[in-house]
Parts: sequence; structure tokens; C-alpha cells
Amino acid sequence: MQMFCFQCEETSKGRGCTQQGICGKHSSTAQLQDLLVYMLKGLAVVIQSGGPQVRTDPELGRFIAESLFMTVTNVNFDDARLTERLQEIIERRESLKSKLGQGSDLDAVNWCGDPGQSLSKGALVGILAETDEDIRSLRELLVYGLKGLAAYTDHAAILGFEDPEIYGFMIDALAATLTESAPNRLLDWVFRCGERGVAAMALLDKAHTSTFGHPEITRINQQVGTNPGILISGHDLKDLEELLEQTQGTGIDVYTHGEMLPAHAYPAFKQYPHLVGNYGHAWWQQDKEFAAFNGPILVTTNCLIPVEDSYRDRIFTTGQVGWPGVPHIPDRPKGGSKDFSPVIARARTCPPPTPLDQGELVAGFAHAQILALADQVLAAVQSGAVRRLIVMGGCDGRHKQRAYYTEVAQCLPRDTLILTAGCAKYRFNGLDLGTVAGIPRLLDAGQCNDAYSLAYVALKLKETLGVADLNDLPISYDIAWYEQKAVIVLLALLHLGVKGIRLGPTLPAFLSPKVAGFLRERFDLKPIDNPETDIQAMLAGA
Ligand code: FSO
Ligand code: SF4
Repeated sequence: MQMFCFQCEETSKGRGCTQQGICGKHSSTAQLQDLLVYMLKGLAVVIQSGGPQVRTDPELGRFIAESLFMTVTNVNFDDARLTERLQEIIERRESLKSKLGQGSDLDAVNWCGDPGQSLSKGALVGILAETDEDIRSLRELLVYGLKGLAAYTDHAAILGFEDPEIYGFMIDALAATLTESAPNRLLDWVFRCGERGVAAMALLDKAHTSTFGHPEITRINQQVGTNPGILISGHDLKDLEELLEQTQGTGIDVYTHGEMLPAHAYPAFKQYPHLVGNYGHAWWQQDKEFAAFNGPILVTTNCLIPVEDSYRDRIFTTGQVGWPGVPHIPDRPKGGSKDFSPVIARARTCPPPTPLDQGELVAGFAHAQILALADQVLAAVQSGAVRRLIVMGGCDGRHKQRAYYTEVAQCLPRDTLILTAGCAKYRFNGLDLGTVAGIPRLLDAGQCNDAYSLAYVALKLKETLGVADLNDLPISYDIAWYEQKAVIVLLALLHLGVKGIRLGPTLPAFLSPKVAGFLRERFDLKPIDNPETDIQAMLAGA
């Protein structure tokens, strides 16, 4: 075994990647990421010893969030950047230790090997270092929740929105993964992580809507123009804004890809006529679609898949994303903007994109817009015109079983509404699902983090309909997951008290039978079955 990773849904054989990641991660990268997480735990212990002020220091909090984000699936494959980050963690830890005059016997607080020893150390301190499968399961569930939390926290911080308590929690929880081994206490940390997940998603929602306005119902063009284009992928709306500013008047068009699609619905982006449309589908098809795009591609967050030769000379990364040998646009200087001129210069040399799709997509059903339709939705629910709302959010992926989600969307009766968020929508947003009671049957709230919007709508419906329990609403949850942001969304929903969630296409490999059994018993969390059986069950409220 050269590595062990089971943090995403596509893990090898549903058990764990042991030679190389299905995602393309080499064993060296996996070992560096394992060591990075381990060293962050040690840094967290040192930070804690500095008391409340150090614990909620935003500069340290941002550093921890960014570092965790680098280890999320499909973010950073660049061993040189990971090694550099490891050195930074050690330097910060050592300087804090001497400043605070605090030490500890823990290895993660003291290990100072040189970079040549990182791989062997990473192999020693990885996931399997814990031999009890239930403790390992709970610990990893918490770490993956924290990775998702870190990603959303980082996005909000980039827009200037921060909550020191979220940073403080991240530090306490990371430290707890080293110092806690009682299952009930670890479980408690997991649930508290879900609570912080709600706070982080709310913060990011506030960051997005107060910076770019509230999403509005928007028709999004899928056709290509005749100018050279830049394709921007990932979730970072600040990067999109700066790219649009820097490409104004250059004769270069900008297209969104993957999770950048919902950007079209924000009022702030409508002022840029050269933001012409969306190109392509979910992340896993990027090898073919990036090749066909012909122009430069800017990847701002996950999901990045192994870079193909056909577009290697015109792909750029930024933020926490990295691929060896691919040019990286550095972070913005304090108070300034990122410099996308290398991307723009590359675009000038490229032909326009090859057409891929025709027609339009509709998005922009975040909470403000759905609540603007609230009277209509409520009346339709109360009159029985709408029988049930089905939340089908989350992630897309390569596995054939994900055709389940297309089939469910196609086969759900016409008196149901589908609420979605995240890249899972690419399984059904091209279908003509029509309207019910004048309401479009597919309501797309936005990115995976906009699952917050869906939870917000559910809470508002509960209040308006005067039902005692969220689970008494005519809403079913049929969630698709792939990586660790989906883990924090799941923990957030559990924290809100949502029961009966269907999770697919497979349950996480990191849930031990006992932990999965516990979640089933307490929250009725279950795997998906076949579309017909699940549709019948959801319509019956099960
Ligand atoms: Fe998808 Fe990838 Fe948004 Fe994830 S593009 S899979 S949950 O990174 O973040 O929904
Ligand atoms: Fe395997 Fe997923 Fe880990 Fe990649 S992130 S190594 S595919 S489990």
C-alpha cells in the first residue's frame, strides 16, 4: 500500500485509494496532504495554548482554512506547493511556541523533519494510523467536515466576511482530533461542526449577496460567440469579478464553467456584456470540454482533474488550486487585485470556442427569489397543486450510478418541485421539466454552498405553515455527494434536524458500519435505492 485515502465518493472499490487516487492524486501528494493535516492539528494545539486572543486571530484562522482547503479533493496536486505550505506551518508553529513559551509532548507539536522526510512521515501519520475503525471513522468525518467548513470560510474571507468564532472552532476541533478518543465526545465535535457549517454558509451567503446582490431569475446563454474567450471554473466570485474588470473592452469574452454557472444570476455580473454565457457541464467532463474551448481556462477552486496535453499550455490555476507545471496566478496584494494579464495575453492568441450546447439554462432561485415566489409556492402546496418538494442538491461525479438522479428528475410526477444547488444539477438541468402552478419545476439556488438557501427556505416554510417540526414539511432530501464540501452541507442539514436524507450514489467509505448504523438510527440517513422505489417512498413522505 503506497497511500490511503477514502475522503471522496469515488474512492477505489468503495474502500480506499491505495496506489494512486482515482482523482489522479499521486501517493506522494496523498502523503504530503496527510502530513499537512497532521501538522495543522499540532499547530492548532499550540494556538489553543495562547488563549482566546490567539485562538480567534483572523490571520491565523485564514492560514488554517486555506491550508485545509488545499487538501480537499481535486484542489491541489502540486507537491512543491504542499511542501512549501508544510514548511510555513512548521515555522508558524515554532515561532508561536517560542513567543508563548508553551510546549507539549505531542509529536505533531514537535516534529520538525526536513522536506526529505515528509513522505515517510506522511505515511506514518495518515488515516490508518488510528487502528480502531469507529474512532477513525468519527475522526475522519470531523476532519472532512472541517475541510468543507474551511473551504466556505475561505470564500467568505476573500470577500472580507469573517467570523472569529468559526476560526476558533476550527482550531479547537482540529486539536480535538489529536487529543480526543472517546466516541461520544468525537460525535459531539462532529455535530458541533454541523452547527458551524450552518454559520459558515450563512456568512458566505451574506458575503455573496451583499457584494454582488441577490440572485435573480436569469436565462443563461449556452452558445458561443466569435471572439476569443476565457473560461472560468470553480466557485470564487471575486476572481470572476476581477477577471471581468480586467477583460473589459479587450474584445475577449468570458464564459463560466461548472460551479461558476450561478454567477450569471447575480445583478453585479449583469453589467458585463462580455460575460457571454456558460460553457460545458459538470467538472468531470473537463478533459473534453476544456480541449474544445480553445482558449485559456482559469481554475479558481475545485474540481480540477488531471491536466491533459490538449490544453496544458492554456490552463491556469489560482487560489488554493495547483497542478505541477501549470502557471499559478498569485494571490492579490493587500487592497489590490489579482493580475490576470497572463491569462488575457494567452486568450489573444486563441481561436473562439467550439460550440458545445444550444439553448439556455435558467438559474437564480436563491432564497430571496424563492421567497419572492413564496406566496405562489405556499398556495400551490396548500391547494395540493404541488404535492412535494424534492431537494436534489450536491455534487456530480463520473460514476454511472449517478444516472439515478437524471431518472428521478425525469420520473417525478409533474406536481412536484425540484430544488437544487451544487454541480449535481448538471444531471438534470438540461431537461425540460416544465412548470407547475406557474412555477418552474426546477429551482436552481446556485453553488453547493447555496444549499444554505434551500435550508433557509425550508425553515421559512416551517414558520409560515406553522408546522412544529421541519420533518413535517412536504419536503424530501435526495442528496448526491462527492467531496468534503458535501460533508459539511450534510452535517449542517443534520444539525438543523433534517431527517430521512437519502445519500448517494454510495454512502461514504469513511463511515464505519457502526457509525453509519448510528446515523441511520438517529437521523434515518439512508442510501439511495432505485429511482422508482425512492420516488414512491418520497411521495409517501418516507
Ligand atoms: Fe461540485 Fe467539485 Fe461545488 Fe464540490 S464542482 S463537487 S461539493 O467541488 O464544490 O459542487
Ligand atoms: Fe481517492 Fe478520492 Fe482520495 Fe482522490 S480524493 S485519492 S479519489 S479517495
